[in-house]
This record gives sequence, structure tokens and C-alpha cells, in this order.
Amino acid sequence: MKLGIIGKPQSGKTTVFNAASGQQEAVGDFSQAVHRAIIKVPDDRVDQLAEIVKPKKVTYAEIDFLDAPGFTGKGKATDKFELNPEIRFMEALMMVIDAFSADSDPSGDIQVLIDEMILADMTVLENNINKKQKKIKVTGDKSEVADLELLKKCYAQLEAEKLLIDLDLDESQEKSLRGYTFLTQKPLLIVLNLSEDDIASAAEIEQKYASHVKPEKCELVALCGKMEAELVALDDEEREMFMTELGIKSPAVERVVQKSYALLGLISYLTAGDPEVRAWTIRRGTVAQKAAGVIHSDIERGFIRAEVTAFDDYMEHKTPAALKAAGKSRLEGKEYRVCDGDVILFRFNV
Ligand SMILES: Nc1nc2c(ncn2[C@@H]2O[C@H](COP(=O)(O)OP(=O)(O)O)[C@@H](O)[C@H]2O)c(=O)[nH]1
Ligand SMILES: [Mg+2]
Repeated sequence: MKLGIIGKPQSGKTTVFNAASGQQEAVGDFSQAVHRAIIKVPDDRVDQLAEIVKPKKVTYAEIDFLDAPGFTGKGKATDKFELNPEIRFMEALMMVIDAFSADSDPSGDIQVLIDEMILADMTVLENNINKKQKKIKVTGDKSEVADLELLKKCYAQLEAEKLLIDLDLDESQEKSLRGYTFLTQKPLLIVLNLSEDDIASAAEIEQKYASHVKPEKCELVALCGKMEAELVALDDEEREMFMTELGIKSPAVERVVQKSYALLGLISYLTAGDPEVRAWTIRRGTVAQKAAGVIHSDIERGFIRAEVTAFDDYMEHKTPAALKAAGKSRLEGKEYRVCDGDVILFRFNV
């Protein structure tokens, strides 16, 4: 999964990036430096499974994380407005909002950034609507008309200050829009970057902004990026002590990762082989044959069946033989919808 950070300059993007990735990139400067990292998705189930199987290798699900500045924070295009093109290829966006400085205005900033996203998408649409209109005029190609209508519908949506993700589209429409990589069509995770003094009231602050939350479209987390970045730089023992002192159970970045997962409708299934215990990322509702393709296209192509065990059953019976004896390991066909936490062994033939 690819997650890109956006936000006003000095809102704490790089700070949150550091906190989530364990990197130590310079913060507080106005450089337009681009940072990237791969984050492991913390998953208790992977750890527990590894304790039983004792594999040579343990692999968690991963998120590609990109900190690429480019928003003006003014809600409008300027001469300098230059969006990093990579941001367009992210599957979801994380919007970091300054809620720490004395004169912060989180609601205002959220609106300003959404305006900027809308504007960027309208620019792309204008260009493409013009091109298509010319093409239809010159070639008389009627097959492009439906596409043109769709682009116009998108434009009207944005003109009404609404997001493309809120449009009701059928599958073929979704598909024909995909190539434009519109910003407002991406799921959005809003991170309210709190001051140290507000850490204890993070939950209430999230409640206060709950109106922004739309399932599978927009999520919101409140955290203190600065404290989180300090936390991740400590060793395990120090971190435990520090967290107890502050009265927090787990670093907020773990919740960030989990919320981004939920936002994209992602789940993990697990494999528990001899060399490796591993979590694999799929979209909720993915069928077994497609899920196998995440491991290797050969397994998808040569799919025979999936031997599936629920995670809790695996923990109870512990070995494939015991699972079979207890009837807790089932054979599923290619149309089986994989569940979060399923432990799967694929049988295939190529
Ligand atoms: N008090 C406080 N300051 C923060 C927090 N997050 C970032 N800052 C400060 O805000 C400034 C800008 O941070 P930076 O991450 O570089 O912002 P960016 O321009 O969005 O990447 C730095 O001086 C940070 O130390 C926070 O959670 N609390
Ligand atoms: Mg930065």
C-alpha cells in the first residue's frame, strides 16, 4: 500500500513521517526535500504465529510512505504551486494538520487543503475536457462521448465543492477515471498534530472533529507528532517507561497505520510456512485465487485450493496435524472470500 503525506508547510509532515517510520529527517526547515520509507504494519498475530512456528524469517505487511511537500497551504494555486507528481500515484493520502501552534486553525486548514486538492483536480479535468472535445470534433469519434460526459460530471462535482470520492460511480466509470489519478478520489486520513499539552485529551479532540469521518473514505486521528517521534527514537525499555509515565498504552503511530488500513478496506491473511511467517495485504472481499496472486502470479494461475484455518483455531491447536484432527482446517475453492487473519496454505499446480 502506498500512503502519501500532504499538508501546509510547517504543519509537522516530516515530524509525523519520522514518528511513523523511525527515520530522523530534519524538521523545521523549509526545504522541499522528499522523504520515503517502508513501514512495517505492527501485527500481534504475526508475532504469536511466529512463536508457535519458529520460522527463520518473519515478515510484516508493509506501507510505502512518502513525504513530498508541495501544497501551498493557501487554498489556491500560486506560481510556486507544484505538486510532486508522485503524490498522484499514492493509494491514500495522509493530511497533517497543525493543531499544536498557538494560532492554529485546524478546521480552516482542513478546508484550505481540500480546496487545494479540488483545484488541482479541476485543472487536470479542464485540460482533459478540452482535449476530448477537440478530439471528438475532429474525428467524430462517438466512443469518447460517454467519457467526456463523465469528466463533465466530475467537474460539476468539484465546482460544487464536493469530492470525487463521494460521487456514485459504477465499476466501469471508476476504471475510466483511474488513469487521471485525481487527488479527491483517494481515501484520506486526517492527522491532527497536537501539542504536548493536549496528548491526554486526544480522544476528546478526535470526537470534536468526528464529523469529518466517513467510513472507507475519510478517517481522523489526533496525536502529538513531536512526542511520537521522540518515542520511536528510544530503545524498547525506555519507551515502555516513557509511555507508562505519559499514561499511553501504545504509540499512536500504530493506530495511524491501522486506520490507514481500514480506510483502504485492507485486511491481512497469514502464511505460516517453515522458512517464513508472513502477513499479506489484500482488499476486504478478495477471493482466494486473487489473494494467492499477492504471493506469486503462478500460485494464482495454478490455484487448486486453499487450506484455511482461522487464526484463533491455529493458536489453540498449534500444528497442522492437530488442526486437521480437530476438523479446524478447511478446504476452500477459488471463490472463497478470505477473512482477516485467515492462516492459509495454497495448493497449486503450474
Ligand atoms: N509542539 C509541537 N511542535 C511540532 C509538532 N510537530 C511538529 N512540530 C514543529 O513544527 C515545525 C515544523 O515541523 P516539520 O515536521 O518540519 O513540518 P513540515 O514542514 O510539515 O514537514 C518543527 O519545528 C517541529 O518541531 C508537535 O506535535 N508539537
Ligand atoms: Mg517537511
